[in-house]
Amino acid sequence: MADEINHVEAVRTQGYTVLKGLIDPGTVQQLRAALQRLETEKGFGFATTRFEGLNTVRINNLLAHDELFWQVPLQPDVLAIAQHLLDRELLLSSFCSLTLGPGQQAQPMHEDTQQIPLPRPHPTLSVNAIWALSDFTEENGATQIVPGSHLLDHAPEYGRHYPSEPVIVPAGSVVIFDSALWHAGGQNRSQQRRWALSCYYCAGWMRQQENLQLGIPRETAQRFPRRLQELCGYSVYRGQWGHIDNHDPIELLGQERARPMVWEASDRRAERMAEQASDHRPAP
Ligand SMILES: O=C(O)CCC(=O)C(=O)O
Repeated sequence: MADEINHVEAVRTQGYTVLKGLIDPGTVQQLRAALQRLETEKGFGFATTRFEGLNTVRINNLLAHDELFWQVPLQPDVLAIAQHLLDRELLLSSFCSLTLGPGQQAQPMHEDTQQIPLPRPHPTLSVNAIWALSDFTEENGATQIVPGSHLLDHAPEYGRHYPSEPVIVPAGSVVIFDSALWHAGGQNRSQQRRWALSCYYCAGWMRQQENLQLGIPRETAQRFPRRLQELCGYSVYRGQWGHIDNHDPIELLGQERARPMVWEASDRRAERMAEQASDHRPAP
């Protein structure tokens, strides 16, 4: 818990933190093998825009592709920090791979909330967890960041060069940052691929970047652990946002809803208060 608070504090003050060597080497290898298998079996290839990377393979909607990925958004240390920065009703916003091939150019500096029409700096809206599935080195395109930039009153200008520093970490580390931090994928000048996952969480009241309720087949979501179902949007924020006809969408997956809707909860609260008031009324 103390460790968790230190990481949360680091994200709040410098915009990012590193959980070094969090993921065991066996899991790292399995995740890489699953990505490689998807490329071979489903034919995923390089992205077609410069922002995504013309020498980069990005596989979106990873939860739909292999059960092995289900553990990633649920990783307890990372999820606890993200929950601390957002709240327990956070959502998974998007989940993709970031496999930078040799020759990949540096990505334009950006921040992930810059399309949201809110003045900066703003409270944390989303939190990115980049899982390093290979050592991140300056040469192979480690994520570049501008520490403290999440507190600036403006986003970077698209295409402009800014001084930044690479996050150099060993494979199995997870880099967590407030998505308002200025960052970019680095240039891959090595002969090897730089393997990574981007597991991106957002506030529960915000629209998700990927439409996971439509993108993940219902039969697949039905097999998820309940917490993963909630993270994917089978949940209701504060008992209000995301309901379907006053029902929690998790019921569509055959689950019981955990909490009453806000309207029921406020009636129950009023009834309880009336009961307490009548208990304290002096007998006539
Ligand atoms: O590849 C990276 O290290 C970062 C990628 C990224 O920030 C993005 O695609 O939004």
